Amino acid sequence: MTSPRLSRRNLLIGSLGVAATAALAACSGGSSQTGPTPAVTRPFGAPAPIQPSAGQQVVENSLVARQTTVDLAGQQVSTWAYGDAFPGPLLRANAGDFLRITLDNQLPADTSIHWHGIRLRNAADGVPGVTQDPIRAGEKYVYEFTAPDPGTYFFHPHTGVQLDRGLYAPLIIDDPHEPGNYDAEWVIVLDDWIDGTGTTPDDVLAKLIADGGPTAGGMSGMGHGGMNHGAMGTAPWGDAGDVTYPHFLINGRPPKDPQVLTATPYQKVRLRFINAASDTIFSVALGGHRMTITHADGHAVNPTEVGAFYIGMGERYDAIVTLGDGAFPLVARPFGKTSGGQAMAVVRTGSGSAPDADATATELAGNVLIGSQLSPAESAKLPSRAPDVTVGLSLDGSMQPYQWGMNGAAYGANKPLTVKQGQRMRINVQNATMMTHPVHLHGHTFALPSGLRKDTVLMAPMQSLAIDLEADNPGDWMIHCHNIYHAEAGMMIALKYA
Ligand SMILES: [Cu+2]
Repeated sequence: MTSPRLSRRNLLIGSLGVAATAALAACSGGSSQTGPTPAVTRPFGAPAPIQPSAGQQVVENSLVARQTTVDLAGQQVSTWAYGDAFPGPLLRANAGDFLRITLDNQLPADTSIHWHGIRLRNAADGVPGVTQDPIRAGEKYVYEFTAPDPGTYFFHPHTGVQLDRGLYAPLIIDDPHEPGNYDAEWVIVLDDWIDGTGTTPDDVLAKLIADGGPTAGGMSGMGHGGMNHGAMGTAPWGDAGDVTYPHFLINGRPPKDPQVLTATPYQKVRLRFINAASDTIFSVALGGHRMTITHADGHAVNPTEVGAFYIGMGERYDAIVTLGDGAFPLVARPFGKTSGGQAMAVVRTGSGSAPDADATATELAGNVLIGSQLSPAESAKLPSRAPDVTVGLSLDGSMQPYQWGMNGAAYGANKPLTVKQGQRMRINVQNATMMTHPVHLHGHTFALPSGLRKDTVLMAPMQSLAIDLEADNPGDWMIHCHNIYHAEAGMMIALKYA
């Protein structure tokens, strides 16, 4: 089968070298759960316990990762989750608190937890082979770290494609000094779902690699580009995903069995949106309402009123909305995907029939905000400073063959970026592919040219973007695409302090 779209996807601009192919070949022969995640580079041993500083509040919690079965509107799916449901339990602390979280791994596989977006100490970052040993089946592991910045975060494994199972949960760091000028708060976690529906994420990845692209059953193929959806003229993402999902979820619920968020009319609600999907960018709207976005990836922005906005994998946005009177659909529409429907929850403040599973929000047909166009609040700006070091970072690869990389090679074959502590580093990111990639940096935040602070940014096909970071958190860190299939197929690179 050929089509213009496939040949366009085939376009290999930043070419992957022989090393990348070898790395992929080596991986695909390995265990289905490990994929191209690098082999352990050195043994780390048990984490060295650390102590909270004097007066520091300690927040302790424990999680059990295990197999469970969850009901999706009548369909029983077997999956892995933190406890018996997904999203897993909300973790919450104040900025500056000391978190001590114990993970009990009752999965039949290695795992880990990455605390996405938190500027934490390197040893707690949760990347097997880079900051810790894999947590073996049956083992417990204690994560101890200070969470310095308020914001909306989440956590998930940094092991294989486990994120695309039910292993994710929100993490909220509160600012004790914030006035909290709202009546209620809802955490809204978006996801794309395939696990336990006759396949698993490991099988999906193996098939993507084996088939060299999305032409076989289960994968989205030609003709699924993003142009079928609202806001046609402004849809910027080109081909945005590789996997055909049967379900899209809000807080673990499909639209046929939606979560109902209840409040009273005219209440002000803070919405904390988290995109925990592995392969899906959503456009989000609350039918009949406009929202005021206040934070991007936890950082304050100049409040911006929108009808709808995009949220990429790994991104978080906070918004304030004043609720109308009635029943309204909260819709998250998968960008560029023509099957599997949408994600939806219901907001109810009064009488009125519940929205249907395919209810639309007219706001999605209007202007849909691209988060990187928000402007930073003055308080959230990285102080202006010329870079001490500038490096390039190309996003490379293609669907056919299914090979992704950074700076010309797959992770493990590419050369780490290096920085010295105290330096201001500029990374000129160039997306040399025909797909959109959410680029995520561990252990730091970065500033866009506008000053907007983020830890995850959507890069449209062929887009270039300079991101600046302050090298103030020594260790070995990851920069990677937050499409988990791309990451596992090599679209990662290390950032090391020299
Ligand atoms: Cu990607």
